Amino acid sequence: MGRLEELADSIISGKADAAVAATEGALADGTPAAEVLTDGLIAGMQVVGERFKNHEFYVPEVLIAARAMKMSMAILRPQLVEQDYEPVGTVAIGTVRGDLHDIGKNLVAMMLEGAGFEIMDLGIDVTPEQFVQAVKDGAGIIALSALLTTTMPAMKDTVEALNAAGIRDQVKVIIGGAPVTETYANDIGADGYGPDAASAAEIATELIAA
Ligand code: B1M
Repeated sequence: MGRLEELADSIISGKADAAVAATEGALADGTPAAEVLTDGLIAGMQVVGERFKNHEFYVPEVLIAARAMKMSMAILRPQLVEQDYEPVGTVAIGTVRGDLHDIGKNLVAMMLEGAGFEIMDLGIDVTPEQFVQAVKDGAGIIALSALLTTTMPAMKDTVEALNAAGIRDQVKVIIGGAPVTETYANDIGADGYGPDAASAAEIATELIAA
């Protein structure tokens, strides 16, 4: 098995030590950091996402895979910066105003990172104004999570705040969370809806390529 295949496998099985060793090994072999990222980390996280969507993996498996990914990323990041690697895009993610649930939001952030995006994690209880600022700071996508029916309207307020700031056309908006539906996403003028973390990463990838 090649190093990158080994790396992808270690990510899928959540073996952080093996993932770190494979990352270091691939770099020592002279493999460019971008290739280690794409064919090792991203390839592995893609399988994790598919298995999660198909209910073959549950939240704990995704979390340990993401931990392995993050540890490998820590080794790769300085090399990527040195080699002027451009991330696929920048996503500002947050749980909307009034909402403190962050487990799903964190999973979405991990899958997005696993898909090659740079993440600006704005945390929980994020106001529309903070999302507007993130777009001004360079986010090309904003990703909104809500777990409460009472906080879903903050998603609409965020889209409206982007319109009011005159920057709606500079950014794609994706939304999700247990009470959120595709119909709601269409109603408020979002660009995409993800029923789960893996779908959110897929949609973000499609939107950035469009
Ligand atoms: Co809260 N809570 N909670 N809670 N809580 C729910 C959501 C609830 C359904 C429980 C219930 O009543 N059955 C209910 C909401 C009812 C409703 O409005 N429909 C509820 C309530 C009422 C409350 C409080 C109001 C309770 C109270 O104080 N009276 C309060 C509100 C606090 C606030 O936010 N202001 C509250 C508080 C809390 C805790 C702090 C105790 C804790 C949160 C801890 C934390 O997140 N750090 C908590 C928890 C843990 C839950 C449950 C049990 C689990 C949520 C979770 O993490 N699920 C939840 C009941 C349940 O779902 N069984 C409940 C696992 C997670 C992986 O799934 O977040 O759905 P989820 O994310 C998924 C998808 O939704 C999607 O991808 C993820 C992975 O596939 N997704 C996206 C999420 N964001 C996305 C964004 C995308 C795309 C996909 O694009 C950007």
